[in-house]
Amino acid sequence: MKPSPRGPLPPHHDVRARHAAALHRAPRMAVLRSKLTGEVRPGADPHRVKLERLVHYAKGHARALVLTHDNPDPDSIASAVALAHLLRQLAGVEAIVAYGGIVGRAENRALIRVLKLPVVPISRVVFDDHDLICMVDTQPEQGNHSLPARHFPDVVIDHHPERPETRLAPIADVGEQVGATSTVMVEYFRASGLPMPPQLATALYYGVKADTRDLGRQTTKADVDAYLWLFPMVDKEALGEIEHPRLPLEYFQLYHAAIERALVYEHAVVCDLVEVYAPDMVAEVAERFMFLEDVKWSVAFGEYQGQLYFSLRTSDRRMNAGRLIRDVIEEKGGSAGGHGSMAGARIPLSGMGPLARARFKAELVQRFLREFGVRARKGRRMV
Ligand SMILES: [Mn+2]
Repeated sequence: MKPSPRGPLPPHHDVRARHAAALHRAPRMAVLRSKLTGEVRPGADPHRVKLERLVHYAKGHARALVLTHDNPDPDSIASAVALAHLLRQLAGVEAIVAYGGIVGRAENRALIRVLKLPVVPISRVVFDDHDLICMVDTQPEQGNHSLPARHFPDVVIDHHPERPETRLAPIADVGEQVGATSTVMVEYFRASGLPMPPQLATALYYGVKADTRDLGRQTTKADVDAYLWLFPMVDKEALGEIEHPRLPLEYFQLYHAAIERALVYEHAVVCDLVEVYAPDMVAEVAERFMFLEDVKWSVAFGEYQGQLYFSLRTSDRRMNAGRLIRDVIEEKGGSAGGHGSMAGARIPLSGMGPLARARFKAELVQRFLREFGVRARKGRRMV
């Protein structure tokens, strides 16, 4: 195997030193989306400009790694596969897509299986074999990805609010409010003029659809445009299989337990799932309980492999779920992210016995209830 042009990094490379070096890397090619309009000469297509910069940067590299966030959702998977395709076709680099955690939800497993998407678990990746590291649908500081701290991505494409460190990436396309990273990838694709393979169209379409909940949540004109542009190319039969998959027995067992354990406090539902068979079931349950009449807040949490996963949903437009969950979780040593109406977090539970865990969870629930403005001391059972 050829050594990567930049060579492997020393094993205990100081991250801060590397970031400082990145700051002085010249010329800095960051394409911060929110600032893009100012940089582009009048009349130039801004998407075309972004694409050209990405391709120009990628060209001197040999092997790209495109990383999703952990326990990837459809938006993350579709965006990563699309970026890898663009890098192969336009920059001539080899590109693989990898994810940390597991693909849990049946829909997400079906997405990969039905469309035969080439994605691999991160355990199969040797980071030093890659000289171009890309990250989609998350950012270095977000904490929900498996890029080791001694590496920093070259390319970051994400629709979540911009984190300061992301500016250190040579190519960063972040900061504009769009409903899905898949929408951003569709813009690159359209600018490229490349033919869109049906599997990719289907994946990106489902990415936009899932993140915006059928264009009904945090949707912009760009999301609608991407959705409509993709629609004629979508493999409808495959999409049907993805959206309505067979479910494992554990799914029904978990839902049964969730309904029994959920507590309703005024306008909030709190559900301690104890343990989950896949981390993204926490989000699925939080989302589902938002459907209960009069509920404005829904929080669900459960353990998976020594970590406590949280998911938060709100319909209160004055509140920001992403900010709230970061305030609550980051002071407890966890990592969190999200936006206006939906957010997630995880906290390592290592070293905590059963009693300490119970106390820790009770404390977090009280903290969330205070943030929700709930005065009731006791919750009502759903059933
Ligand atoms: Mn997304």
